[in-house]
Amino acid sequence: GGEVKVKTPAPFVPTKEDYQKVYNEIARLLVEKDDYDDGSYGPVLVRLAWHASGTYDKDTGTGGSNGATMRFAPESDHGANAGLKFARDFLEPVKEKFPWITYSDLWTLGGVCAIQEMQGPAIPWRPGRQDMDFSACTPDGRLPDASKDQKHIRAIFGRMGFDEREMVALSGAHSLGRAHTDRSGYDGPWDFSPTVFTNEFFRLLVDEKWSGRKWNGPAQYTDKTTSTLMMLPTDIALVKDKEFKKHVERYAKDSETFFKEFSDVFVKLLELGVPFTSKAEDRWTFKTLE
Ligand code: HIF
Repeated sequence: GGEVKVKTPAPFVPTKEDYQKVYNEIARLLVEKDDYDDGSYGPVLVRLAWHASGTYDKDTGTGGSNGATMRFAPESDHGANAGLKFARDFLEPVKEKFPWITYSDLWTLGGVCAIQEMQGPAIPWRPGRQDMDFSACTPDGRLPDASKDQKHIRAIFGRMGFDEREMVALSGAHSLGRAHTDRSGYDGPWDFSPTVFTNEFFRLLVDEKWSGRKWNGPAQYTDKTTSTLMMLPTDIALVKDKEFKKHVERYAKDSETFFKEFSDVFVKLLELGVPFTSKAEDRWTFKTLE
């Protein structure tokens, strides 16, 4: 038999240490590029990871963090994704430095890194997402509309497979960042430390008096004490609804419980729709920069 065996080079299989290097590079850039918004790209990275994942539909198995289809129109142009180009562009030099990582793994790891570096809980993570082309873009309307009420929150997050407790736990991420008039039309931060992950969102919801802001923009709420903070109609829905409010009060009182339950649900969010070959026990927890 004149069989010729051709030796192909072994494929590069990145290890936990390789992904830690990616994490470290994102964390380093978060420190270096502090001339943005409230001094950090962290919040917008969290929003990118969430909007990449939150398109999931459990009935059809479509959407979710697999694919990174927000790179393409029409998904990049969906109104809910306005402003996320800042986050995608921030991560581009990381992709150039570590070309072996998929965009879909990179965007979710970006969210993990941002939460941890902003003093949030550890978010265990595993790779395995594959990028897809524009034909996998999800239809518009899968992400939540901030002008709506609790029924909408239940419908949107129920479609992703979350229960009520998980919906409220997730909502605590609005302790981060701010709304921008040129993106969503809304305006302002939710709390006084928009670049630090805390349970302050829940404490303010419970302790502060919120009233409708008088302005030309979309209906939003403002705090009585300083008139500098804001809540979206969907945020206020969490204390208007009796079932949601139970959890808001629990998290307002107990930061440790919030951190634990938030971590579990954020892990679940970032894994929606991903056909992993690894097991849940194989998730990694990355070390923070400091
Ligand atoms: Fe947000 N969210 N979100 N969000 N969000 C905005 C900003 C951030 C909703 C609407 C908005 C979640 C749920 C919901 C973050 C993270 C999460 C903005 C402002 C709007 C309008 C965008 C802008 O103008 O720049 C609605 C209706 C949600 C369902 C109720 C998640 C739970 C809280 C899932 C979540 O993790 C983050 C972070 C920001 C800040 C982005 C920034 O650039 O600072």
